[in-house]
Amino acid sequence: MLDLWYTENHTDNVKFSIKTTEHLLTEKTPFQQIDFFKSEEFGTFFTLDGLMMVNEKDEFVYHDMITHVAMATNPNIKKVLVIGGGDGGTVRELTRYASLEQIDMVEIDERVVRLSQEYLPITAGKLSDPRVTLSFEDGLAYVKNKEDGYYDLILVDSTDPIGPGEGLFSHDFYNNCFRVLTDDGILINQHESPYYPSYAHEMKRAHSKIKGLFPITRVYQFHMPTYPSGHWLFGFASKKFDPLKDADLDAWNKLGLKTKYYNTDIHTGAFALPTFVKEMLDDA
Ligand code: AAT
Repeated sequence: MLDLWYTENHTDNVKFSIKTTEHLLTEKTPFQQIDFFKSEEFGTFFTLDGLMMVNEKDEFVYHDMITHVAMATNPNIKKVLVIGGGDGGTVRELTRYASLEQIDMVEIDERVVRLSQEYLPITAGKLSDPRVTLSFEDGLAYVKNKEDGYYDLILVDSTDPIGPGEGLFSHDFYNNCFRVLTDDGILINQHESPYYPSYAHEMKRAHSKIKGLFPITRVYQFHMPTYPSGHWLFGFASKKFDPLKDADLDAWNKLGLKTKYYNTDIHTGAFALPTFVKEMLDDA
């Protein structure tokens, strides 16, 4: 039988390949190119414009880390906005908190949602939770038009800053996020990777913009085997809460949520950054 390999350029000099068993679908939307594949090693996965977004094997790492760090820092969060995240994994983790009242998700490309519902039901299965409202529009325009002080938490679950995700790394966007957050508000953003220079450049740019807007800004790391270099970051920015000093980790443990990556040791440890990353952020 013919071997079919999915290959992605992680840099001009490095390629990453996964042996696939089926190319389930290829579709061009007004926003991007979507491909769904099946594989032995990573299960079903999809790519946007030739970059891995979600696969069944490591999505738990990303979705645990984008959600639980903020939720453990402020247990009184009631209203959340997710920007991007069409696969539904971030919403799935949020719906596990009975305390949440409203989860709004704004995804630019409805096809990502519909195809994830069809091919990745474990990831997308909680988009039907009654607390969830889906809007299909550009997250940049959504926050621009939203009233002041509305959300307790914004999770930016976006693609990289090339293509439709570009605006979600802009100063204007972060500024509007600050404005639509309550005085207790927290912003978590997809913060790229410190390892390969092209990604590190975007990481520094994002950090310097956010640092100029929020009084508290931190960066935390996690291990994503299928993203370039495997070393990935989220940004934590807030008006009031420090994720290390203010998180009530015992209270989070008492909730009894079963997670596969996040735990309260990881909560603290994820903020301990390697020296080269600290130096890049200091200098951003
Ligand atoms: N849960 C991990 C999956 C993603 S996909 C990111 C989503 O952001 C995509 O569905 C894309 O359509 C959506 N998106 C991109 N731009 C916008 C925008 N301007 N407004 C709203 N949604 C948008 C994240 C993967 C991270 C990959 C890191 N290499």
